[in-house]
Amino acid sequence: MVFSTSVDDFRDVLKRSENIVVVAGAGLSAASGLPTFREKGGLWRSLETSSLATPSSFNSDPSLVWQFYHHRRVKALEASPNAAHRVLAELAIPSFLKAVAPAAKSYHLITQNVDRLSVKAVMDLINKSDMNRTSYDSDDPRLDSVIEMHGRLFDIQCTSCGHCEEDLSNPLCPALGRAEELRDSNAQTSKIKPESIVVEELPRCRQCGELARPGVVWFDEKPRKLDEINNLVQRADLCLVVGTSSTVRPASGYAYRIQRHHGTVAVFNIEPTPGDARADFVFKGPCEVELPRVLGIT
Ligand code: BV8
Ligand code: ZN
Repeated sequence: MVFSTSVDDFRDVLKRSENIVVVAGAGLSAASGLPTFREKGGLWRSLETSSLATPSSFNSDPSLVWQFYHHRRVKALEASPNAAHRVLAELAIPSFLKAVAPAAKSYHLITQNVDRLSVKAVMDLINKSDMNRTSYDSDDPRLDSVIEMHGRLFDIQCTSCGHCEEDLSNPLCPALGRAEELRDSNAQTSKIKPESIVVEELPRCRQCGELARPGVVWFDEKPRKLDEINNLVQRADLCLVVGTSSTVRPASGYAYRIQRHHGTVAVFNIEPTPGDARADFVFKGPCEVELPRVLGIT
């Protein structure tokens, strides 16, 4: 299949779409300064990094894995949503969605990212539109449209009682703060193993005091909300695939499944991806430029 690059044709499809799904990956947050997994020396390529996101690594060296996630928490706290996050967040607001997709009955962003930037972008919009509200209910339906299927960097999950809560504090515990200072400035690329922190000084569960872990989904662990996602994928008639190399299952199979039941697939990526060959539309370029341009939302 030869894909189209026509914005007008895409907008015509968008106008007719009823159940819209976005599948996003690390490329969505690239413009916010967070490295993707495939960039040279990025999170994905260096052996010890990619193997860190596993239960066995945590069980054998919780100190190293916590320092890896502490470093990512610090970077994610420094980052802000970019134009791509903001456009996708606007679609979560019913009035905005109706403006570009008048027939839309549902919209969901299924993100592989754990950096919380998509949630923050929706919260920023809610706060802006509900200026007089001092807080938002975490079950605000507009936030429900964001599904963080690989968990959340800022959730702290107990290894014993299962308690899980969001904690944005930095550092999470004094020992991680000290470790960050101790590590050399180019920690991400240096091969020096950081000082080990005794397990008693690692983050603990607020409920039972046992060792806590980052609330993310590691390899061979079950992604979050799979039933909900499968229902959405079954019903979707439009899928936007944004900033993902589509290498990790099950996320990598959603677009193909939507196409199989005659949904439309549009890929937004800076480089060609294996899915392009089957895509109906491909918009090549940075998603923080292409999403506003193609959706006509600035
Ligand atoms: C599961 C959270 C079952 C943690 C992550 C053998 C063969 C095939 C599959 C498997 C296999 N063995 C095991 C599996 C399954 C495995 C898997 O798929 N492995 C792969 C590596 C082969 N999957 C799992 O284990 C999953 N679980 O299957 O469970 C199960 C079921 C029921 C019950 C029990 C068990 C769980 C996987 C989740 C792993 N956790 N993250 C953390 O972040 O630390 S994965 C992590 O890496 C991300 O979440 C993401 O999913 C993945 C990276 O992918 P991308 O996001 O796409 O990022 P990448 O860097 O690769 O690409 C960036 C793209 O952006 C590029 O295309 C680039 O061109 C583009 N880009 C860059 N800048 C821009 C841009 N595009 C647009 N604009 C820009 N500015
Ligand atoms: Zn506990």
